[in-house]
Amino acid sequence: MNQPEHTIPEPENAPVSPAQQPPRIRIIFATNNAHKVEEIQLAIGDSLEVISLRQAGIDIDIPEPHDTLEANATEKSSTIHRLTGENCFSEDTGLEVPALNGEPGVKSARYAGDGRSFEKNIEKLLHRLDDSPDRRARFRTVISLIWQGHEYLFEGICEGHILHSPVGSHGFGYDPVFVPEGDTRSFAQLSPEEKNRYSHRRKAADQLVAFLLQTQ
Ligand code: ITT
Repeated sequence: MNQPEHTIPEPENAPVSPAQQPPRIRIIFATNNAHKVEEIQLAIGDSLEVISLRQAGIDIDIPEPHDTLEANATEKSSTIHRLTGENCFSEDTGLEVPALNGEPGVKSARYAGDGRSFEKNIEKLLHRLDDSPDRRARFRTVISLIWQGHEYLFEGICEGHILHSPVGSHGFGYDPVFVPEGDTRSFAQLSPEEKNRYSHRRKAADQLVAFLLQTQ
């Protein structure tokens, strides 16, 4: 007889073998910014398989013509969804400075012109702020997810303040002049793991992951 007469019940907390685990969710991240891909991957861990545009073989400059982060994020995700038909997400991030009426905001990438130079953007920001005693600022990230044909938005905010001059060499963009609330160092002085603890992008990514895992 080939069949065992008794089957031994699995203990309740038996580890799930890889063959029993649901397949990892595969999703395209609609960005051309390699820093964002690294940060999102760190925030998400290996719960999702994130495919960058480059890995998906897509080489286009996605337009960002709108005057809100939400509308630009939607533009980027829907452009890639139209091209691939696949589930995808994008994000748009802005640095919002109350003393500058919310600038650079949605213009953060091109604040000092189309060259998209991080140094020139910082120079312009510091010049505009001058000696203003109000140095408050916040990063705001909006993620637009297109999942099975429907769009979902998630937001992450990191409050902080702007220094008088740049310091540190990690990260990208405005990191050398931004100090997150709860720390005394600029984002550019923090390791990727430390930035991740405070980061706007991580907070938005946490919601994206929670949403996707509960759809499984
Ligand atoms: P994609 O549109 O391809 O995703 P992008 O660089 O154009 O990439 P955004 O339109 O969101 O991205 O531009 C936001 C700009 O804000 C970005 O170029 C940086 O200068 C700045 N920025 C965004 N996230 C940042 C962060 O975590 N730290 C510092 N600066 C950041």
